[in-house]
Formats: sequence, structure tokens, C-alpha cells
Amino acid sequence: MKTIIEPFKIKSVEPLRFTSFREREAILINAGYNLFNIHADDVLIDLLTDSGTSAMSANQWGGMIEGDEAYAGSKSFYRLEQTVKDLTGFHHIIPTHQGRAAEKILFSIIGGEGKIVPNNTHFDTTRANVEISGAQAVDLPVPVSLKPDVKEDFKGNMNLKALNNLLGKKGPQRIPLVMLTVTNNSNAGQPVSMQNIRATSELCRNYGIPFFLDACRFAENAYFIKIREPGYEKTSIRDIAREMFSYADGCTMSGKKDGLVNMGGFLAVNDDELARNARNLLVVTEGFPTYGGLAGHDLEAFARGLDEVLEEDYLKYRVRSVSYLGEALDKSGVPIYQPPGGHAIYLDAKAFLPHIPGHEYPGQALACAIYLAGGIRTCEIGSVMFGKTDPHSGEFKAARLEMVRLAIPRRVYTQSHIDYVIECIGEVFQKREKITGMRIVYEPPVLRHFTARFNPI
Ligand code: P71
Repeated sequence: MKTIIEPFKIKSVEPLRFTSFREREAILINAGYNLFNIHADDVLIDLLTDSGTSAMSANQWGGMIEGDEAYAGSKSFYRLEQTVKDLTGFHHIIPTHQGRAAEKILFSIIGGEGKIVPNNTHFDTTRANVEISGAQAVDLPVPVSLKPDVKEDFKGNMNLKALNNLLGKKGPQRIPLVMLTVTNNSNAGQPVSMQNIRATSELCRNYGIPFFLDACRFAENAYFIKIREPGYEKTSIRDIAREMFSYADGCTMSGKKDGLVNMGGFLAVNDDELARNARNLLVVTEGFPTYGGLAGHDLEAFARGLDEVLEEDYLKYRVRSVSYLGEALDKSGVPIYQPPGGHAIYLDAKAFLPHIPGHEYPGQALACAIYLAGGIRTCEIGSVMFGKTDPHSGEFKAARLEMVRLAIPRRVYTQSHIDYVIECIGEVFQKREKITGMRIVYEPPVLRHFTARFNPI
């Protein structure tokens, strides 16, 4: 059969609430045109993020009941620890409540003034945690990643030439670690090839610099390697993932993505002293080293999720259903970042709204227009998230790309939900000339996209 179906059936359902166009107009005004401020109840299809929004399996829910709530030495922790060790081969597994807590601990130890951290592309929280330590976060994506309409297999790759230059110039004194984000979320969820992971690792080794993965979406990345990279067609996803981790000295992980859980994360490292320092910080901010910031039932569900996510039927459905959305939008003429990523479709807001300049935030304008048209919540990944306005001179620095992300929660929406999204965005595209830009009327000092407020121009 050619039809790829959801490889699950639905046991428990959650009703959706419909709102009218009029209601949504008022909701947007109240929210200061920031979709993070909208009550989830007022959202019909929520594509804000794929983070922590997965539907858990019956097996995971069963595990929640069995979760061991011991303060120290929980059985569920040891189960998670073993699962992660089997998968990654790392020596020390340090649980945290989510990915950014692992980042905070890692960069508090190895970051600091004068340090530089290269990454294929930092995601927002990673960048914030590097910068808050006093260090500088440097993005080194491959040049083709800046071309939304060029279809290539591994547009998430690290720019090895640029990395080599930087490592040669600054060396291990200034660069405490190199990170590679798989898949590359800020670059449209594009995968990184095994060849690129291996080469990045080798470069780091030559300079004596530790190499870490930001592993949030490691399973989706492994699946892309399987279907796109010669030589991996017959390798199991687990073995591909193991090989990916084998090149690294550690990783940060948000379990809220490919861990298939609503809360959870970890920091994994090989270095004994780094692990000791991390656990010392952990007890102050997160909790005892056998639970981090998590309940026993979270640890249990996380361990089970990390096994389930490696199932090939699941990953085939996952990647195929995301590209189904991308292909349909493309057919309607809607400009998307090509090719479709693993967890999301990214609309190219610059091409969608060529009449809105960068400093009027075309991505934010488009995200609001989509909510207004059909109650669909998306996320701007452009100059609101990654641009900057100098507080003194008022000078505006744009992000490299202006995008709106349609992130697909795992195992949550069916094909007809996605068909509704396709129809709605097609309609917005027909009426795109009417959409106007946005002005920021309030912004906080860091991670402004979460709480900024806007007005249409
Ligand atoms: C995503 C998120 C969560 C998020 C962040 C900002 C705005 C909206 C939603 C989180 C990531 C990530 C990567 C590559 C680390 C984190 C932090 N992504 N690295 O994509 O994508 O993990 O959320 O568990 O703290 O929607 P955390």
C-alpha cells in the first residue's frame, strides 16, 4: 500500500473549541499580538511548538503509574539512566527538568567572559544561556542554509571551513566546546549528515576541544540520515543514533521533543570532573542527582519515550506527515523553506509578504494573520526571536531568515487537521497584500519573543 497511515489509534480525546473571527480579533488585541499570550483554549490547532506537546502512549501512561517517587535512588531514574547510556554511550547522565536547565548548568561551568561557543545554529535558549554566562554564541551554518528555495539533503550542517578558521584563530583557550544542533531548529529543522557530525568531531579533536550535541531531535535526524545518506539505508535507527552520539563527548537534551514526554531533559557527559561540577550545581537549582527537576513518573515516561521514538514506523509517519503539509502548501504557491524539516514546516515570511520590511516583522505579522483567519497558532522564527534593536541608537539588526514555524506536535493531529491548516494558509496567501507590518511596543531584555507586545502598523 502507498498510503502511510498514523501508526496508532486514538484512545483518549480532547475536544477542540471553535472561536469566531470577531472573537479572535479581540483575543489578538488583548494578547498584544503575541501568540504566546493567548489562552490555549482559544486556539483551534496549536502549532506553536512540538516541545512538550506530544501525546504519550498507553505504555508511557502505564509507566507513569509505575514511576518510583523515591527521593534518592529511584528505580525510574536507573531505568532512564540505562536507556540513555545504551543509546548514547555517555558515562554520566544528569537529569534536568528540561533542555535549558541542562544548558544553564553546562554553560555556567564552561562559559564565561571571553569564551566563544560555536554551533551550527544556536536555538534561542541555548544562545541565551551562552550569552548570560558572558560568553559569545557564534552560528556557523552552511551558506546554502540561507537559501529557503534550494532543496538539499543536509542544510543543517556545520560550516566546517568557518569552524576550522575559528578554532585555528581562537583555540581551546577561548573555545571551551563546540556544539552541533540536530536537527537544526533555527534553520528550518534541517538535518545534519553523519559525515558532517564525524568531520566536526575530528576537527574538535585536532584542536583538543570537546564536542557536544544538542540532541533534542536526534531520532528525526537519524531517520533523515537513513533515508538520505548513502550507506545507511539498511542500518537501524538505533545504530545510526548510537553512531551520531559516538562522535561526541556529551550532549544536552530536551526530552520534550524526541523524548516524547511533556517534561524532562538531561545533560550527559564523559568527563568526570565536568560531571562532578554539574551535579554540584544540579542539587542547588534542580534537585538530587537521581531526579533532577523531575518526578519519578516523568523519569519513567521519558525512559519509555526514548525507546518508542526509535521505532521506524513512527519516524516514517512523522517525517512523511510533516512533508505532506509542506508539499500541499508548496502546490498552493505558498513559499516554504525547502525541503520540509523533520518537526515543522517553516513559511518563508519574506517571500510571503515581500511588501513588509524586516524591521516591521513580517513573520510576526504573518503568524497573527494565520491565527486570525483560522485559529491556528504558529511561532515566529525571525527578527522577533533572533533580531536585535539597539536600546540606545535604535538601530535594527535583522535575523538571517524571516520565518513562521508550523511545528507539528508528535502523534496529536490527524491528516484532516493538517488539511484544515493547508486550506487556511492557502486563504491567507490569497489575501496577503492586505496584511500590514508590526511595531514592538514593549520588549524585555532577553528572550523578547516570549513576552514582547506589538501593534499593527
Ligand atoms: C521549540 C523549543 C521550545 C521553545 C523555545 C522558544 C520558543 C518556543 C518554544 C527548545 C529547544 C530546542 C533546541 C534545539 C534546546 C531547546 C530548549 N525548543 N535546543 O523548538 O529546540 O529545550 O524547551 O526543553 O528547555 O519550540 P527546553
